[in-house]
Amino acid sequence: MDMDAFFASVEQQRRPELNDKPVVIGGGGDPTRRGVVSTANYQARKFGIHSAMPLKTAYKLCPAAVFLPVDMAEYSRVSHIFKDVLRKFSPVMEDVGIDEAFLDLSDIDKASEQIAQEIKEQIKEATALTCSIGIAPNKLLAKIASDLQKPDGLTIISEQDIEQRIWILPVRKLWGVGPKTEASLKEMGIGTIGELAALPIETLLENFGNSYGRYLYEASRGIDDSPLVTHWEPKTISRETTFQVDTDHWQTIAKNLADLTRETVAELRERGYRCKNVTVKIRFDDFKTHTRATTMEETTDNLEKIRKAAFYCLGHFELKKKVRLVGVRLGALVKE
Ligand code: TTP
Ligand code: MG
Repeated sequence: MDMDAFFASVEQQRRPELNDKPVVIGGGGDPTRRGVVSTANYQARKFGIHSAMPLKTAYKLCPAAVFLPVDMAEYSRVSHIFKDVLRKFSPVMEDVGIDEAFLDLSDIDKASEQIAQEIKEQIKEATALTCSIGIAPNKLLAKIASDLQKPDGLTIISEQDIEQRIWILPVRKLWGVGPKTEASLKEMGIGTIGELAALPIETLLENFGNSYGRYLYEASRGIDDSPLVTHWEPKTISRETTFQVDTDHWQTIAKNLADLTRETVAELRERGYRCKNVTVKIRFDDFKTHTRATTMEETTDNLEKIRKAAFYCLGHFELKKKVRLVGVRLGALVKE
């Protein structure tokens, strides 16, 4: 299950005056400032606007769009509401992200399509929002199916449909195939999942290594036996900030690092973890990105100690160029 144009739909739902307008959510909502598009509603997508695009580009494509800031607290509140609805249908749920989840219906004694209809109705009742659902024998296919008839979709894919409905799709639709793999495959003359499935396994292993090569071989055939992950442990907790204007002002960089450290430590504590590693990331104005890391003597959630470690890392950068972005990451986490 994946919500439709999630952040934008939440905003439109609470501001009916936005109906029928192109809406873009991102950064502080000011398209003249730095920041990227988190999402755009379907009207705005017609202008070519999409997630991760700079807000300034989005503005050029559609100056008439309504630009709004990200209100994570509100989206997260709505997210909890529809996940509570989902949990009522099956105890086995994998929480994938703020607007997405897998439900295991294999032990539920009712037709999956019927369940999906009821889920859609109840989510609509609880949030006034629409979602798209994919039903399939495994997560890989369910995810693809959920995307096939967006928005407000309900798509069922069975093993028999793989040839007709999956093989015609571009390789990017496969989970785990990003722009790099897409480009390598394109060089090999492969554009669709079907063309990928026609490659001998040896070719895939040779080009993509044993593990990823085998994954591609199986995924292109719709094979996936990965179980639902019903709870996960974070590996790291991180935050980063892009400056409005590139800066070489040490105090500005330091203040931002201190703020980011405070926020990550707050999350660390809230989630009940301690950390041992601290990494600071700096991206310079030429987009070169460097990190410096340190390991503390013992695991801790003490802000003072973690801030000290972060500033120790900061001290090991050569700050000769202007800085575009600073970030901090807490690693080697252990649960309290
Ligand atoms: P998606 O489900 O990828 O997108 P969506 O719900 O906006 O649209 P669709 O109807 O195609 O599912 O992501 C869910 C939310 O996550 C999205 O509303 C905003 C946020 N997001 C980002 O902040 N940055 C990103 O790059 C992406 C892809 C999503
Ligand atoms: Mg979505």
